[in-house]
Amino acid sequence: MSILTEISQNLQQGRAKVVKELVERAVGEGIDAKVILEQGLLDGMSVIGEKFKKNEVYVPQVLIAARAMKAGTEVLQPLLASSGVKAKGKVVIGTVKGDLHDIGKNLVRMMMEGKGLEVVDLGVDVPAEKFVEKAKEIDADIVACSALLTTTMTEIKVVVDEIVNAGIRDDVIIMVGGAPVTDSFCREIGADIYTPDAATAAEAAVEAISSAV
Ligand code: B1M
Repeated sequence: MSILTEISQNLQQGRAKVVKELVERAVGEGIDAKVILEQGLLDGMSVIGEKFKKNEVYVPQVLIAARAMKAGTEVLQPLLASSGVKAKGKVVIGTVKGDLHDIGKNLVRMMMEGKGLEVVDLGVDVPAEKFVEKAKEIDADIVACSALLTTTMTEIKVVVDEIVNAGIRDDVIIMVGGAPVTDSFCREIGADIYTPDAATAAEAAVEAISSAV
């Protein structure tokens, strides 16, 4: 069995300590961090996601798998984060109100930090006012909202409205993402940039900030 398959399988079983060790071993063997993330950790999480959908596993198993995912991504963080050119800019990121999913959002944060952006992570279940308050406080260039549920993606529109009402719409770029979010939804709610994954989000953030200067 390849080490990437071992990582995926142990993640599915929620063995955080083993996942951490296997990821460290894979890094030591010279396997690219992105490959470990995609073919090991995310592969395992997507199997769990499918089983969750079919009621073959339940919330507790998903939670322990998520903990194993976190243990693995923490090992990868410095490697995913290290990239050549350092950009300047400030980002406020969070998962919207009512939503507790943070694995994707954390990856976006890591990748953005890797590009040299200063990222303030508000965590999960973040009310719209909090995004605005923090954006004003740090004079953010970007407000980035993540949503994983069809029932919470509409909260992103609340954030957009709150930004408009606060009079800072022209000062911030609004980025959106998460599994149910699409480019057309982004345009429909008046946000600026939709990206499907963390790496693209980080690249788009840097590009948007440099073209806004
Ligand atoms: Co939840 N859950 N969950 N869950 N969960 C999903 C999302 C679901 C699709 C599972 C399913 O049915 N197949 C489903 C949503 C259905 C829907 O709305 N369409 C679902 C459900 C229903 C629920 C509950 C309602 C279950 C219940 O209680 N009955 C409940 C809701 C709780 C709440 O939030 N209020 C719930 C709870 C949970 C746990 C807490 C157990 C756990 C979260 C733990 C955690 O995050 N710390 C969990 C998990 C882990 C999942 C699955 C299995 C995995 C999500 C994940 O982390 N994926 C998920 C099924 C699935 O996705 N296959 C599921 C890996 C992650 C890297 O991907 O977050 O999509 P993702 O991020 C991607 C992109 O989307 C993008 O970048 C990342 C990749 O590079 N991205 C951005 C994300 N944010 C971005 C922002 C950007 C740009 C890109 O710019 C700002």
